[in-house]
Amino acid sequence: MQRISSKAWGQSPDGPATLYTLTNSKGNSLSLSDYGGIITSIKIDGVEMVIGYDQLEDYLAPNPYYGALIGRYGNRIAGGKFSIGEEDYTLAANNGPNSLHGGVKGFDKYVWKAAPSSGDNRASVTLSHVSPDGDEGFPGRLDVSCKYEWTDDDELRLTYTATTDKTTIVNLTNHTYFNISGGGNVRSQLLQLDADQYTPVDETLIPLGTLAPVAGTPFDFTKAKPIGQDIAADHPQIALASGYDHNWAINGYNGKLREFATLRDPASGRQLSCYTTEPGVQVFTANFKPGLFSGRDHTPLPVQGAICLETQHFPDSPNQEAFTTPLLKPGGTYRTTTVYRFE
Ligand code: G6D
Repeated sequence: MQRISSKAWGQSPDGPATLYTLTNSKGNSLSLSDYGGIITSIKIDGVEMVIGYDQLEDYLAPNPYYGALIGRYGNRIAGGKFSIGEEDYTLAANNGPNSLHGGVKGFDKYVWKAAPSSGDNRASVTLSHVSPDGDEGFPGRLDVSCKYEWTDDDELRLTYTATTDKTTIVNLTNHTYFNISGGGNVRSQLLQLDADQYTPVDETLIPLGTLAPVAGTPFDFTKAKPIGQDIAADHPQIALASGYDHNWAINGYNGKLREFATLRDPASGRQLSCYTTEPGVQVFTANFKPGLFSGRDHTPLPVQGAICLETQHFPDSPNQEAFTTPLLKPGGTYRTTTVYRFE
């Protein structure tokens, strides 16, 4: 039987926030807030698996989307501009010339409506939110939800849904920074990605529009290798991002749930297995300059002290002919699932 506890978590600019903790039969826990859908903590055998804070106030100061639910459109849209049919739309440029992760006030800055539920071998909190027509420049009212399930098998299952009243674009993801060692940098952790291709980018991290083979490049994780092995390789794409901050095209995408990544910490033997219904994953190795990355109690974190595995449609897909855009029409339902399982 799972336990769900909740506590008042303070006042956000969008109203009072609540923190929920779901504890499974092994005593392992997931904590998330209705503020921004932020995953603040995942504890396995008492060891913290994610970067985050314990206090709401810390999340109100600028931070790189720790644990947050990202929308309406995860990743970058070039120049903050896109068109649907004859209609042109302009978004705020909040990342150099581009729009990133939903704009200035994205889904990570709202208090969502929360519905907790507890079952035999799992517990869940379903967050829902209504984003009005024109919110951050996106067309159509969006009724959006994300169900966070935490199972007795230490599986976090995120199921996103959205409907609209006007044709629009949606690309929802979660921005958790994992460190399955519980500390230090992630360079010795072994990553395997079921992806033969990735999408190279320009200097503002907008895809060039091509799918490039990973074979023979630092981007080849088809066989498990230490994240740090080629992270400083002399390769123009590595130089652009000071490490990995790229989208990999998951092999065999067909919209069904499939395993796309495993991350293993050789020291503890801990493993994170990742599954998604999405075609891509942004692998971001937290390449922050020293001093710009900190965690609980503002403890400074090392460069590459975490890894994000942000499942998604490809960056800038609305402007890229070669990439499929997740277009949502009235009457249709956007539905994607991503699973992170600790073993
Ligand atoms: C995303 O791809 C981006 C990064 O460039 C950014 O720094 C981060 O979000 C905050 O992963």
